[in-house]
Amino acid sequence: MLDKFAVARALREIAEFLELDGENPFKVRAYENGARAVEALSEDLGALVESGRLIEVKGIGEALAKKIADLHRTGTTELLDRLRAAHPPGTLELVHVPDLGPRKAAALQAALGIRSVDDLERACLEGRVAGVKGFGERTVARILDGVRRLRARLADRRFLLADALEAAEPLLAHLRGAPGAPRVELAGSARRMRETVSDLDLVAGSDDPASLSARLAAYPLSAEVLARGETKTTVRLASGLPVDLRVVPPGDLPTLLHHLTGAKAHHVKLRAIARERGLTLSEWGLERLDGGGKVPVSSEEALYAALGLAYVPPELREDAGEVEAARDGTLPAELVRVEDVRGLVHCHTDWSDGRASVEEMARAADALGIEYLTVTDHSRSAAYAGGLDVDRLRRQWDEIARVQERVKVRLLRGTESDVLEDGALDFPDAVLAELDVIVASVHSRMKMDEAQMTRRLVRCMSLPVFKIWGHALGRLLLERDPFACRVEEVLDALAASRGAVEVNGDPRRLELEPRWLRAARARGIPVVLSVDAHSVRDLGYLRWAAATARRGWVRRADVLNTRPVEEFRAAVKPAI
Ligand code: DGT
Ligand code: CA
Ligand code: CA
Ligand code: ZN
Repeated sequence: MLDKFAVARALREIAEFLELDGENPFKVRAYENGARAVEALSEDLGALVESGRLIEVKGIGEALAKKIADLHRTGTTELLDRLRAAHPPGTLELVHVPDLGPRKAAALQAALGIRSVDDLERACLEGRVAGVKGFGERTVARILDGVRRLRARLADRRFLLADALEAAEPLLAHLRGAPGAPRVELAGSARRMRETVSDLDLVAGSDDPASLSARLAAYPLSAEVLARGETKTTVRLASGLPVDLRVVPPGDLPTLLHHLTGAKAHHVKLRAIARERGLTLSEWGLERLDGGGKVPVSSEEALYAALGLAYVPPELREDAGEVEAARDGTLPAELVRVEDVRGLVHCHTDWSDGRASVEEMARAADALGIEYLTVTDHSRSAAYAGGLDVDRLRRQWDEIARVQERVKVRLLRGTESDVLEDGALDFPDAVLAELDVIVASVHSRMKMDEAQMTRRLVRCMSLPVFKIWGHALGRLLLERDPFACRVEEVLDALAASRGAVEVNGDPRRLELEPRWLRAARARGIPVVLSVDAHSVRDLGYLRWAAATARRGWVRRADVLNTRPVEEFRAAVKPAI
């Protein structure tokens, strides 16, 4: 019997085989989505299978439900058996080597029985590959280079914060379930809510490190144990994400948690402050320099206090002025929290490229207890996303009015208007004036040079209507760099006109990024936390928007959608 994690792993294996065999990408995606859906189940998989309710889960259709049931009950399913039989062992690992390709991998599997990247490297170095028909010295050198690149890529690989934290939460629960209920905490860049992370750094306080590390190795999603020592274990999860676990006696946990949270540059500053006070700070804790021994530290708060500093929340520990502010008592009070937000801003529906209807989005907002929601579908120029012209926009208002009668959440009429090439918005002024909210975003011609792009945005942000600058520089983390633009000039224009900046909570976007948020706040520009939701599920992106805003030192009072609906409406109303 497979648990949900093992079932998800099997579904991913199927997806990889199908992709390798050149199958229809939609089919491949269906298995990948199915794997995610199974992993995310909150209800017991066995119960869902037995009661035949798997197909009620979003992302799981009838065919997939049958395979999941097979996998759960028997450990395999006919399709997976067939795919495994059709490919020699090790195929999936070998095809990840750059330039090796399925054909060469198959030839080496047949000739030398190679089943893993380690096998492949050994065979190359021992000269066995060069003897196989079709493999010369140059090919062998290329393969070895490919193995090196694969390893480097694995080592340098970064992961989206949202993916990392979604992996961390069930893993933490698993480890905290160990006998004696040890305290286990997340540290590292994921605790600081950096937009991407290289690994999960976990710390635990326990007098039995061996059993905790065994528990990590036995976690169903641990695909590989990379290192195992007395107090430190490293595994790689099935998703490729590495996890470091350090175990110390419970009394040492606060200082180790603090040490492993970083960032390194923050610690360098703290160590200097410690020395001024006759102390030394390291991963082993706080000690007196005069040989007086360890200073007991019961919490991170106590550690900062011992250094004469105000407590610095993890999101701020980047050596961006926070240590000086903690000493001078000028850290921002009341950083915004996700609970402070009363309205979901920047939501798409099936009128453009969203997946849910206005009513479905509204009902989801009601379920979350949210006070208001802005419907901001794309404008006409975003034709690829089904953008609305004036006519359809007006018809959408009728639907919004009809839905409003059936829901509690207050629905506001908005647009995510394209910023056109010349910096204009995508609707006539008279139509803009009838809206509650305008998000203004660049979706096209992102390769303009810096001067042109700056001019375009300065023009748009200077328009005499209130606008929220949407996903500012169009970056897609790990995929697309921000476009070229002199951000400070655009912020100057926004400060001189009426407008706000958005913190976009889509885990691939997360902009404005913290340094630009601070630049915006220094100019007094208000902030909006937005979800950029294209489905009901995406309403949860608020969490990532709040984290990013905190990293940018944004306080509750700076955020327009922490205000009650009428105040928010008055603040963002396009026309005066
Ligand atoms: P990442 O993993 O690249 O997303 O970023 P971090 O910050 O999680 O870096 P990582 O995993 O290498 O190390 C975790 C924490 O451990 C880091 O935030 C601070 C601490 N640390 C690591 N190496 C050093 C070091 O050489 N000196 C000091 N003081 N601290 C270190
Ligand atoms: Ca890390
Ligand atoms: Ca690490
Ligand atoms: Zn957009």
